[in-house]
Amino acid sequence: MSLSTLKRWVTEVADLTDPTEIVWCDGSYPEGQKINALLVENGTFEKLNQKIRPNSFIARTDPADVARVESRTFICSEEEKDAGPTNNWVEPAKMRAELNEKFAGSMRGRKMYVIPFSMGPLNSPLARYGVEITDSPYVVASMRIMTRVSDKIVDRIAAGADWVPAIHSVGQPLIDDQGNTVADTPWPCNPENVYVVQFPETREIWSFGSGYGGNSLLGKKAMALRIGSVLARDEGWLAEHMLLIRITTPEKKKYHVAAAFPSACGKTNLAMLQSQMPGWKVETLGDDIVWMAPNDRGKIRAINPENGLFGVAPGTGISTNKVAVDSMREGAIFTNVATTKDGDVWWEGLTDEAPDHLTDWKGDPWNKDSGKAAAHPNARFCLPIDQVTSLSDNWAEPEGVELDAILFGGRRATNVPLAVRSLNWQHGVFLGATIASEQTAAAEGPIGILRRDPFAMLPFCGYNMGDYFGHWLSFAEKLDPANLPTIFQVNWFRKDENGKFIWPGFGENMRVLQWVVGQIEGKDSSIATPIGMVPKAEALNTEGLRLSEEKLAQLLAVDRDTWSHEAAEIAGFFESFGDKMPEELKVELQNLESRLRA
Ligand code: GTP
Ligand code: SPV
Ligand code: MN
Repeated sequence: MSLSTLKRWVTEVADLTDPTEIVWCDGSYPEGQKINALLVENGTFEKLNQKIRPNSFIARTDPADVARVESRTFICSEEEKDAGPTNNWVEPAKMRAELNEKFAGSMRGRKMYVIPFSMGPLNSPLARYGVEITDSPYVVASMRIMTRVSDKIVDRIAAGADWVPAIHSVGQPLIDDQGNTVADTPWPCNPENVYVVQFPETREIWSFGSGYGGNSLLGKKAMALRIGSVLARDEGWLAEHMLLIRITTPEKKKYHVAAAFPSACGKTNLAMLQSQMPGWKVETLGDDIVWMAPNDRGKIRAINPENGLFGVAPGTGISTNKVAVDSMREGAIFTNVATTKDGDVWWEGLTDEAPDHLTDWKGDPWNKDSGKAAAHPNARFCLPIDQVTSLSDNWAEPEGVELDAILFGGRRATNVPLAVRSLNWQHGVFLGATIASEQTAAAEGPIGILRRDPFAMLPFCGYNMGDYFGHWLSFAEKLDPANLPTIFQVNWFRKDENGKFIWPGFGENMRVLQWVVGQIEGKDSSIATPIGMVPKAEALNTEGLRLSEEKLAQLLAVDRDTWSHEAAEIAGFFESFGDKMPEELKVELQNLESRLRA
């Protein structure tokens, strides 16, 4: 690739979309000031009270554009079998024709921004570059926080570096087909015509109609995960929906742990865990995406390719995640939260008591008796990662950090115990492949319905998930067998008969991490169950918790009947992958079934 390829592509997109002007972004400070001022002028941003929350803004979206749209997310591989049963697929030629029609003239009356960005530190061997074209200044402002936007990327592309082209339009031109000028709205979008399309073979991204989150900030889910997973398969690494932390023990030993939980299932919170345990510390390296590759010592080295956080606001408060609250004191973009009468933000869970007289996420007056949520359940805060008060000093190490453990988890009201250690890599991959979780507000659709979300990658795997399982299985062959990261499953969300979470969660999850470290260190703190090694009740540190023996037993219980049921369900899920399903995982399922019978 070369600079002329990049310039030709920009010209082609401009010819198709017909913007009034092309703006090349350089990532500079003045550019940020200018774009924020423009967003205020357009009414997309409202400036928050600068005394309380300096340099921060709130955006209220169109109420129809509030989350990722999985039903309109496509993997358009040449062959349907390469997208697999878990992805929407349309023949590439047909999709290109549809997209060409939608994008034709879609930027009329708007500026077209060209954003060169890096996922990963620019000098990291694991970094990959992208260029996003967008007609949304909100996307520019957000990409500047979430990724490393820099004109240096253009120099690297000129020098021959590969890059992923990503095209985004809100799909609301300001000049209609008759040539008449149309008034803009604070949150332009086209929710009836959303497309989030990945072409894995040509490594292209096309997104239309939505301005929100993963639909439009294309470095994140579209590039770092969907296209990233394809690059990773072809080049021998892994692109994962994971947080990344460093745990320090009282003996000053350091362990790096990555964890995959589905959307809105606790990654950001675990990444910012504030330990109450004397001598134990957790530091943040990443909260949503991890790229990992084998290093020359046969260990996995991991980086966080992002540069910012786009975290769920509701439920994030002083008592649950003080680190997050401290980290967003300034320089943050809030979307779909409520505002107070003195120009600050609020959402359910920020404080125990709601302040009087809020303006809700839709812009309507709100009080405690309004009978509805003040903030949208998928309201988000966006902030530069270097503002995170628990940031680890090695978070941007170009070579990455060596992984000691990998956790998989989800929201499971029943059946799945607080923690399980896998028996070996293959069994660990089985745990990852069989994760299920109750759906959340992070994507459109019903909330609370249980679905299989293997590796928390269901909406983000850019190829056939059967092949993806195989890639995970074979990944161990590139690693030192004596030094494989230990794989665990965790579940903070088990509920009692009254529908209450049994485990206190949040900062208290440190207790589970202590057990995890103990297991890595070879402590005798687990017992065998049919599903894997579960904490011995007496080995889990519950000192100071109000948790009865009975509740603890409930948290750790493995019920043979319900697990037999679950195994049958897993069998059905595995069958959906046909001959793409790796034999090794079918063997793991048989092993589980026979352990359940024993
Ligand atoms: P995405 O950004 O969508 O990928 O979400 P995430 O996985 O980073 O989830 P996040 O940490 O933002 O948490 C989502 C919701 O789960 C919030 O409302 C949290 O308050 C809640 N949550 C997080 N950790 C825990 C926990 O340990 N226990 C309980 N009960 N709730 C939790
Ligand atoms: C998720 O849904 O996993 C998110 C939010 O992190 S979004 O960026 O919208 O994908
Ligand atoms: Mn996420």
